[in-house]
Amino acid sequence: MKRIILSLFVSMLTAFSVFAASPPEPYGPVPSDRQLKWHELEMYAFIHFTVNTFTDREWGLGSESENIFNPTEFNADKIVSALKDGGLRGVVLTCKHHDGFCLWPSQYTEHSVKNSPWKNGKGDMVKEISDACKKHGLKFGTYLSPWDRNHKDYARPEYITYYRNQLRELLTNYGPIFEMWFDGANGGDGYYGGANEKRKIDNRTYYDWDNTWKIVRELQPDACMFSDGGPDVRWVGNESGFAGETCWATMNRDGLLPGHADPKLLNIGERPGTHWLPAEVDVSIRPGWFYHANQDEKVKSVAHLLKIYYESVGRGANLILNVPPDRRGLVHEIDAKALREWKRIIDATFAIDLAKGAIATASNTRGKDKQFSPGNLTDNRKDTYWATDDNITTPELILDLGKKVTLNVIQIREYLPLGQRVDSFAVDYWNNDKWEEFASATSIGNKRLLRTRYITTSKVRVRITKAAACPAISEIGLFASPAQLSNPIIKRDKTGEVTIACDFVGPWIRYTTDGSEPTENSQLFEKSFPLPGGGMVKARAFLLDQKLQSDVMTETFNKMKGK
Ligand code: FUL
Ligand code: CA
Repeated sequence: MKRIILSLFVSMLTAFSVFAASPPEPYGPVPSDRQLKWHELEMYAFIHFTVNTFTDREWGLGSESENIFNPTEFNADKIVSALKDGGLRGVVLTCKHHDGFCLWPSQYTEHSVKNSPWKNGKGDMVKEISDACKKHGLKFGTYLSPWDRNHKDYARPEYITYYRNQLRELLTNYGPIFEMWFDGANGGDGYYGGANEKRKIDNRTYYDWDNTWKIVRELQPDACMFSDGGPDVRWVGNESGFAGETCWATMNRDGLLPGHADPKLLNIGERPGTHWLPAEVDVSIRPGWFYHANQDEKVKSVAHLLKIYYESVGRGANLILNVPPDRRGLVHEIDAKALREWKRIIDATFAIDLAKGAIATASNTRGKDKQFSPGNLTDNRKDTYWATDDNITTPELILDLGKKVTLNVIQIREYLPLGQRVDSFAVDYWNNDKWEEFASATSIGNKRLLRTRYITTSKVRVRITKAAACPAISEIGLFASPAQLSNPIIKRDKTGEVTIACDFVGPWIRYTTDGSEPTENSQLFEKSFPLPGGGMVKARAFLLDQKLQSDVMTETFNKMKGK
């Protein structure tokens, strides 16, 4: 009897599973587990520190004396706390930059902290920073410059043995390592043990990357390797802090090597590509990668840092923000303050998800059960997602918020284990009894953030306008950044296009081109417009139902040559 009941139960289950929909097939390359973990980090710090900090250079020559390395107040705890207070979730340290000086007492060279006055040669900075990271709950990563302007054997086979020995030291003694950073720079001339000459290498063959990468896999299997061409994480193609507006997490990876890839292509990625190879945006909080006292006034503004955040993390990439310690061996107060304020605004923006509790309805949902329902979009879980039937690639989704709210940030995330599927989407709001589009974008990936002008509405609609396969979206969120009013800035680019923007995105900008004063009825600035023939542009920003308004800003442009 028991048996019969059991087999009945089994056949019922089987019958049920015929109706339960299966998940969509993955589209294109998908991330590895280590890449998925890396995506979760979103932003972390870079620390550039070496003899350059004391010589005021960006690239050390390799001939620097160890005697000059003497940070008087170095404190790993204070450095890591300052970075954590900026919301950064990890640290990648330049254990050895191009000048060859090692921040740890490597057994393979005399050119390191062990021959410096710092802690009488007894110190180990890699250890102190990695320990401080553990203590404060940050991940730790290592940068070991392949180019070494100090080593006598650089450009010869012996140097590769040296490089790999050092790699082993770092990966064995300071783990766990979340990211191994391989720089692509190979400048040529250097000290090279006193030879003072130019040495050329073929960056495709000299480092024998396949075998060097194997060491990382062997010693730190969870570490993602960064370089111009991965193999796990790619350079974004610039050092200014932005991923492409379209930024695929995929690339045709074969043939890409450190120092050997096309920056323009790296910025955008390739679709569908042969490999999951997401972008990492590396940028410094200051003009230089190393600390220079004369750049204290040039620390990036909070508005600039926010723009970087939205154009890196908000375009599906990760952000590695460089914060170089000063000669004391501390994060400078100006940098620390900018970091704190940046975090305060990001936290305030994302503290309340206005989509939480919304009723989500979709034009199509995969299968009949709850597994892929639109409710998965607002459950704050990246492992649940809304998906449509296989043949549905342009569905719509409505979020009914139940009451009027004001928002200016939209967040949308794809379910990465099924690949990057969506090509483009648009967002509408319910305004005066009709839908009005107020934002649109292309690729999504890990996270897409759109900053718009403040809108007040009770309903938001997301339309997937193109997808390579039925979408699998894990989260949608709606947020409002703290309102800040500033005077709009009017600019015209080389092609004659005029853009008008406020430092903090949100206020409505209205403008005129006939010399009249902009009022709340003037043309709304939504996208750039051509003005090659010249003219006068006047603009004014309005905040929250026009109760606050900025000054009127005026720019006069001449007729452009040849236009
Ligand atoms: C570049 C290097 O040459 C810079 O000095 C810096 O380390 C930057 C992150 O990468 O290739
Ligand atoms: Ca979810």
